[in-house]
Amino acid sequence: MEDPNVKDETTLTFPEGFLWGAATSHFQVEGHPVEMKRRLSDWSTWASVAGNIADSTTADAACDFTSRYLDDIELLSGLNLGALRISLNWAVLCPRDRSGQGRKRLNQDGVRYYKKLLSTLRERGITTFVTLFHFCLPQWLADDGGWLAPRTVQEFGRFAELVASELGQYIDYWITINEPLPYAYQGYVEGSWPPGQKHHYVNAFKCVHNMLEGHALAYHAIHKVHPQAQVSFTNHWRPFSPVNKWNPLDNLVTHMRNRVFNHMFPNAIKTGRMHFPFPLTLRTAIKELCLPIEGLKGTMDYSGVNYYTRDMSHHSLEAPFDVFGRSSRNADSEISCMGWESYPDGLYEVLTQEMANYTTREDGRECPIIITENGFADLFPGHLTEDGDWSLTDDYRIKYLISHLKAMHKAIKKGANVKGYLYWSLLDNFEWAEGLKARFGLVRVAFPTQKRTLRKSALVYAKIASSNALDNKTGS
Ligand code: IFM
Repeated sequence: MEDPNVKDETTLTFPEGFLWGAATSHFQVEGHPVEMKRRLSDWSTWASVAGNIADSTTADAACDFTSRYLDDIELLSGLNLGALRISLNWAVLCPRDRSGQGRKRLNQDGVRYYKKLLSTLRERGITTFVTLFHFCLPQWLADDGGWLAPRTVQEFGRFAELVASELGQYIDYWITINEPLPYAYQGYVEGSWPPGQKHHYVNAFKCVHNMLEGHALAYHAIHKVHPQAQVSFTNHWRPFSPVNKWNPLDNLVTHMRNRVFNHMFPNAIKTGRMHFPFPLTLRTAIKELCLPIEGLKGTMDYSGVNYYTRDMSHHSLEAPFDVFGRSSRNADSEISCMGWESYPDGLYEVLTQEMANYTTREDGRECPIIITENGFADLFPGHLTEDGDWSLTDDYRIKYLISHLKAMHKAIKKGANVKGYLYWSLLDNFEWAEGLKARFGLVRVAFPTQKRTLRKSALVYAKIASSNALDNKTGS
């Protein structure tokens, strides 16, 4: 995939005004004392159950972001980064409403915290990205069926409405729902996230359906208060390649995965309803999910792209009727501790080919793209106590970052309308079922002391952000 436009350039310059930033989510960094003490969310409950988290850590303290965010904003600014993605703690902002009258306001302690956080970012000239649902449900909604229950859809719409009126003035980019397909897969098929159901594809699809309804309600609720708001969701894009390109069954499962994992959500938003590939359409429970969803069509003001890796897919004789087959690793490439191959060409493919159907908005205008997550995880012990520099010289992360920025630059040259890039993540944090051992941070966090130290990658990224350019030869 050599691009003659890029090959000879020594400096790769990004478009003027390009947004450089970092991404986080509330549960992974906050260690919110009220939530954790009272186990207010499904994730704080789930992570406290023995056996649910690979390294037996919890998110009870995480990065202690609720008390250290001012210092962390300093770090962000010091790295020349002009954007931060956070998410809101729905469980804290919306405790169970016992009034019977319907919720009138968000929890005011929660509002004060987010107002201070977001207004500080604004005062520093930092663009704010705010996610409403980043994998965590209030426990009282999870108890009532979570995203399978229509009530969650209504409550999500109401939550968006209240956030729009109480915090909306500080929000530049809205993300209604983060990575709906991975969420549904982990919660209802793999069972490694709450609610922990296994092999329940129909529930996974119902969950996605209800999230589409919730997204539509939230989109309109936000626009009612802020007509010019930039609202979208984030799609986790993952190219799928057949293990054996000559095997028709490998190609079939690859096609099925791509249609469902990558395209189900954006395609539903484009057309106003869910579409399923054959033979899934033969099931009555699936057919019922294909009806038009009210208000859904065209509810995307920009495209939020989360990109990490690709999957090699193959049909399996152990499960011959499983239309999604199995995935395996590409033995020849670099693999992160998440088991993820570093595959920068995939980012180029996503930006220039896979997304081609979604680059024009309903009103005919071009849809801007923001890379809302991209990053690399190292593996370190959960309770890092040493202050040695062995985890600070993170050459793999640098290589990953540079190769993906080059792929993004090449896609921009090819015409992809990418306006910004947010590295995942600013800080080492709580990586869901993996716990604290998987380290995605530009900034190392020594959890027992909460000491922050910049990694080498942070300095490389800071230089790129300040010059808005990348040296094509040295990659800095
Ligand atoms: O940490 C997660 C994040 O919460 C959602 N996207 C993928 C990241 C890495 O797994």
